[in-house]
Amino acid sequence: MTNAWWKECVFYQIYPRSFMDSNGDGIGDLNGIISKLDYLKWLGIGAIWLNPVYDSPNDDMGYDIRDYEKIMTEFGTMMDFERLLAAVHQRGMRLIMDLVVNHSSDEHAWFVESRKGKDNPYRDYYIWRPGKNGGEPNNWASFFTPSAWKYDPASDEWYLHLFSEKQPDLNWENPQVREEVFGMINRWFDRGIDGFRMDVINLIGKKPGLPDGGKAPNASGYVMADEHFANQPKTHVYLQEMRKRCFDGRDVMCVGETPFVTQEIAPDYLTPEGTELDMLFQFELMDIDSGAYGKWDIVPWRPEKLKSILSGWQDALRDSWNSLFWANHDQPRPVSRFGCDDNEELRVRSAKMLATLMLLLRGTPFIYQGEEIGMTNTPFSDPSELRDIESLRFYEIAAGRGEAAQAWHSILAKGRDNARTPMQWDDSANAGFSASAPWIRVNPNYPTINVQAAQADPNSILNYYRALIALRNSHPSLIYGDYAEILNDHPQLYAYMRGLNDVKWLILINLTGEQASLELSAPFAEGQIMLSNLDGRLVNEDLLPYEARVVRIG
Ligand code: TEU
Ligand code: CA
Repeated sequence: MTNAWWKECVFYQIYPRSFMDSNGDGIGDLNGIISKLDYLKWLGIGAIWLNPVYDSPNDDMGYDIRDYEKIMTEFGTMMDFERLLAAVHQRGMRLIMDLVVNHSSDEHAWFVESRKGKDNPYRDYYIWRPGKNGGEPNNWASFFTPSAWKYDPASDEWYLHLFSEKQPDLNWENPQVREEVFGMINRWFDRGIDGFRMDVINLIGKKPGLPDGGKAPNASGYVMADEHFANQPKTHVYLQEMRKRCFDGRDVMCVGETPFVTQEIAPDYLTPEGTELDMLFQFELMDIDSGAYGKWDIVPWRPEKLKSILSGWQDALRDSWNSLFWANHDQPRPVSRFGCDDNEELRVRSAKMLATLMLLLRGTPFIYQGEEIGMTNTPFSDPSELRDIESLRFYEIAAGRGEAAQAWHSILAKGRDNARTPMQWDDSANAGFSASAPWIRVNPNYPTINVQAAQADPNSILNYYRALIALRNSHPSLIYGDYAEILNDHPQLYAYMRGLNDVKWLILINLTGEQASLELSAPFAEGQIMLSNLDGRLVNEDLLPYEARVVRIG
């Protein structure tokens, strides 16, 4: 196992649109990010992941890219970007960007050309097919629309879009597409960035012939055909080519976002020689509360399931490396989902518990903006307050079936806009995010939940994160140490050991809102509590609701 900077530092994910607005137009921007870098440095952050900042019509908030080498006008200019990158490096931090190359925007010059006709040189940059029996070329469903195909009357053909119809899938089989993408990646590396988070990168290879999916159809009659578009053999070939052409000889990293990747196949992407990806974002934990019909079909998560998912991944990636996260811009707020957000004392305690659990596992932690102050889900009052295409489309389709009330309930719990409201900096108007009305509403709890208040309170979630990050940053045993779960059958407690040479740690987590019994034997019982979310506790006594203890043994 080799050491690497990206294994040692804690990452912080910035959703630029909602982080900090420097010019009062209600939209976060690059200069806003620059103004908050000292805050991130103070927190102990080692690297930043920026959600897409490229030119985009924002059908899917920047995940529909019109120009890969132009900065979105609302966010600033390439010069602002270069100043941001220099300012990050100056503070000894690193910066990685989002790479969205499964699809582009339909407004990208390649697609504008491609749809001009069958003879256009860019035609094969995308996936065009004739219809079948007067309908779509196959039965695939899209993530955002019923069918994954859009008919284009000009050429009487259909194009594939796994996401919205404004996000046509690129045709990776075409060597010219790969050349274009590799050139673009190399130019970004030449500008000095330190790596990429690769959007749905395991979907780039589609099964030849694009056969019908075999799963049960969704309510609209289409089929989530991941067996034909996720984790295809060709994808590994493309990733190896990308690695050779763009990564070799550079001190850069990549983390792939990989839906449908299981513990069994994850190691195929994470070879010890680093021939494909360095880390991946797995979805198994994010799906823990999804029922048979997907994310909107919400089922309660169970502690034993959470333990087995986390331990399973720790064990499956023993020879490679995990990414660790509770949340991102696609997920609800962790304290609302996995902790307690309806009682102030327990909000604080449970947010600290979740932080302890995740940041001390083996892998690289990714903190999503606002998580460090325990931001909660937002009480949106009606769909007009939503901005996210996924929630809006889901609501529209469900309402058409007469299921609006149920859909709204799911959106409040799981909608992506929960994570996209403005960062809460202080108790002034618009949470100190902007001088004018933000592009999406502010969570009304900002007068109490904000960075300024949290910095001033020694017992805040924020100061706890800072202490926890400092603890991890200063102990190689918490970074590179082994992982082993103990008390596996305990119904409430998640307990694991970390250890390197003679230094051993025991992490004790009460996942529940009820007291949990504990009886440790030697040598555990002789340990010393190094960090806890409650004062004056003993190593070997029952844990109070949501209590977390970090114990050092030897
Ligand atoms: O997400 C990929 C993805 O699988 C999500 O669409 C996920 O299914 C959904 O958000 C869960 O509800 C990535 C980006 O993170 C997301 O923001 C983009 O919308 C998507 O790709 C398309 O680029
Ligand atoms: Ca702005």
